[in-house]
Amino acid sequence: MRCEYAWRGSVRSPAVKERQAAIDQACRPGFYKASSGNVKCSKCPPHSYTHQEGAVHCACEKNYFRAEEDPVSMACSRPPSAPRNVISAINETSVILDWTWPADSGGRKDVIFNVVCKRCWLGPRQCEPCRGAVRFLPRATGLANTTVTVVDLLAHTNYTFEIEAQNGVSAQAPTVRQYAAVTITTNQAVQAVSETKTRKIVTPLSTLALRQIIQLPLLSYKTQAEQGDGCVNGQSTPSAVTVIRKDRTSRNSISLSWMEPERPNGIILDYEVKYYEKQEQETSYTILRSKGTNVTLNGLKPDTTYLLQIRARTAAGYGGSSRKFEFETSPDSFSISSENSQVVLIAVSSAVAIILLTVLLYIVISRFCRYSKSKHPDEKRLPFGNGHLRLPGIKTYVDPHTYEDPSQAVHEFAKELEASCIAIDKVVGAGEFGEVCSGRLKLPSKKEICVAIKTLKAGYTEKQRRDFLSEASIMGQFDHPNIIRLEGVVTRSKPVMIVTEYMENGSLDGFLRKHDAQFTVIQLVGMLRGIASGMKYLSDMGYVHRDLAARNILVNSNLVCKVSDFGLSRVLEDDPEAAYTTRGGKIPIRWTAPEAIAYRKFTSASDVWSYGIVLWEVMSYGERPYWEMSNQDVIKAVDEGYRLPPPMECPATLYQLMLDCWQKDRNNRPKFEQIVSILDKLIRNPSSLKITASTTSRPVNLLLDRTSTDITSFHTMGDWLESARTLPCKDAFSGVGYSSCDTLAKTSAE
Ligand code: ACK
Repeated sequence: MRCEYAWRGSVRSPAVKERQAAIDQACRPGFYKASSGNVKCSKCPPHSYTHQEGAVHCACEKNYFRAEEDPVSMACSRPPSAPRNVISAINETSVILDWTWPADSGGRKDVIFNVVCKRCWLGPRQCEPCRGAVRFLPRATGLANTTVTVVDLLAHTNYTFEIEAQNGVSAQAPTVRQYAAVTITTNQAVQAVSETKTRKIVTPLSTLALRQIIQLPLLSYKTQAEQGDGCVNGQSTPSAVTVIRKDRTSRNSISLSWMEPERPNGIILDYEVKYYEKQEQETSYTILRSKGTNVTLNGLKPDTTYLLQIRARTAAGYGGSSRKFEFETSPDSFSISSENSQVVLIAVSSAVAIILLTVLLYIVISRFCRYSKSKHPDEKRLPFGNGHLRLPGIKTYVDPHTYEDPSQAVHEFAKELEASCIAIDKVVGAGEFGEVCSGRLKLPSKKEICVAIKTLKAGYTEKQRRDFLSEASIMGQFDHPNIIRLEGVVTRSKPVMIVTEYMENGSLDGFLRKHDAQFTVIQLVGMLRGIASGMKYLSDMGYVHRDLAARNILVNSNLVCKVSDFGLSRVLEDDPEAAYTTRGGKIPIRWTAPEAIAYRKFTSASDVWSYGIVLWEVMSYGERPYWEMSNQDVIKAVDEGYRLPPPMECPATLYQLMLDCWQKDRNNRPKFEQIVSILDKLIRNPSSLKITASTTSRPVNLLLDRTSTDITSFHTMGDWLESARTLPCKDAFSGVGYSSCDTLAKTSAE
C-alpha cells in the first residue's frame, strides 16, 4: 500500500525511479519482457538467452527446447536420458520388464516410456518388428509407470525390447532416441544349443531346470574409482571357475562340485558344464546346466577319461570357461553292482573301518591338543595349523588366540608383502587403529590391482599391533566371493599395513543412504543374497561374526556385497555402535540377539538375528534400526516381544524372513543356508516380491504373542509401540500364506 502511494505521489524515491526506468526501457541482452507496458524485464530462464536488446522472449540454447504449451518464463528443457537398470523376468511366453527412471529427466516432469518389441535371430544379428499377437499390458506406449508386461510371445524365440524415454520436447530432437535395450530368449535350452558346435547334446537337469531367466542390469554406479583414482574393475561377466573337485566316481558316473568364481560380478543364474571323452577331441560333447555348484554326470563309459569345463552365467552373460579338468570313471572291476555283493561288502567294511579309525584318531588328538580358546566361549574348536593337525576335508576357522605367538598366526594365514609393491593414493576413512587408504598393489608378474590399505598409526603398543594384525589372521583364512579378500600384510617395515581388495562403493549403510530409493527390489535382494552367502560360508567355517551390520558390509562397483570387519577386539573397542551391557561386555545392542545381550550366547543363530536387522537396514535404505530409541528401551521392547515394523514398500516375503530371523528361540531361526535358498527362490520368482508388507494384513508374529495393528500405520517407533498396546490382533498373513521359513521357501518355489 505504501509503495503504491509513493508511486502516485509527486515525490518519488530513487529506488522507485530506478524501477520505473527499468520498465520504460527496452530490455538489455540476457533479459526479456513478454508484454509491453508496466512490467519489469525478466532474466532469461535457464538454458535460454538473448543477444539483442528489447527481446520479448529468450531463445533456447543448443539442444534445449520449449514445448508449444511451455510459457516463455519456463526454462528450456531437453529430451530425457535413457531408462536405466532394465530387468526382465520371463515366464514361459510372457515377460515382465521393469526399469528405473532416467538419470536425467531433461528438466521436465512429463516423462513417458514407449516399449518397442523386436524379434531377433542369433548369428548375424537380425531383428524385425514384432508382429501378430504380442500384447503389452497395460500398453506399449505412453507409459507413466516403469513396468510393462508383454504376453503371447512365441516360445523358443529371441526378442529385444527397447524402452525409450520421452518428454514434451523429445519430438523436437527426433534424431536422438534415448532407450535401453534388453534381449531375452523365451526358452533357455534353445539359447544354449545355439552356442555349441558340431554334435550337441543339451541335457537340462530336469530337477534343476531353470524355468525363468532373470536378466539383471549391468550394474554400474559412479564410484570413487571413476572419480579419479583409476580403480575400476571394469568386468561384468563372472570370472572363471578355478576349483573343481571330484566327489564320487563309479563305472558310469562322476559327481563333481566346484567353488563359485572368485568374482561373480552379479548373481550367478546357473553353470554350464560341458564334458566329452578325452579321445573324442571335443568333436562331440554334452552340456549340462546346473543351478548349484555340483553335478553328477551319468551315463558315462566305464574306465574312460573325460574332459570337463565349467562356466558361470549371470545376466551379463557367460563368464570365462574353466581350464579343462580331467576325470576318469572307475574300471569295470571297481563297479559296485548288485551282482557283485562281495565287493560291496568289502567296500562297506573298509568305509566303516576308516570311519572308526578317524573317530579314534580324533579322540586321541583331542586329548593331547589344547581346545581352542575360542572367542565364542560356548563353542570349542579343534585348532589346526601352527603344527596342529588338519583333518582332511574339514575347513574350520582357527582362533588366532590359540597361537602362543600371535604373529605366527599372521604369517600362517597372511602373505607378507613388500612395502615397495604398494602405492597409496588417498585416505578414504578412519579405522580404530589408523587411516584406511585406497591404493594399488603390483606384485611381480601380476597385474596391478586396486586395494584398500589399513594402516597402524605410529606409537602403537604391542597389544595394539597384535589386535590390529589379528584381523588379517582371521580374514586370511577365508576364501569366498562375499567375504572381503586379504591380499597380504606389511609387518616387516613401517607403517604396519593390512592390504585387502578395494571396494569402490564403501560401506553398505552409507552407500544405501546415498542412493535412497534408487534400486529395484531384485537388486536389493541380490545384495542380500550375497551377504547371506558370505555368512553361510562363515558359519560353515565355525566363525561367529558378532557384529554383522550394514556398516560392516562393503560394496564394490558391481554391487557385490562382502562381509568385512573381523578384528578380534573389534566388538569390544572399535564399533561406535557397541555399548556396555550390565554384564560388562560391549555389544552393538540394536543388531544383537537377546540371548547374546543377556548372557553372551554368541552363535551363528545370533548372527542370523543380526542378519535380519541388516535385511531391515537394506530394505529401508540405511535407516537406523529402532530410530531414536535408547539402547535400554530397545532391549526392553525386544524382550517384551516387539519387533521392527516393515520398511516402506518392503515385500511381504522379505518382512516375513526378517521376523523369522528375530524368533526369540534361536533354534527356530532359519540357518544361513536356508536364507540363501529362500533369496534365490525370490530372485527367480520376482512376482513373489510384488506383494508389499504394507498392503497386506500384518504377519501373525509381528509382535509375537502380543496384540497389534495393521503394519501400514507405523511411521515412527512411537506409533508402532502405541498401536501395539491398544489395538486388537488382525488377520494372519493372508496375502502370502506362510509364517515360517519352510513354508516361505515352499511358497516362493511355487
Ligand atoms: O564407508 P566408507 O567409505 O568405507 O568408509 C569406511 C572407512 O574405510 C573406514 O572403515 C572404508 N573401507 C574400509 N575397507 C575398505 C575397502 N576394502 N575398500 C574400500 N573402502 C574401504 C569404509
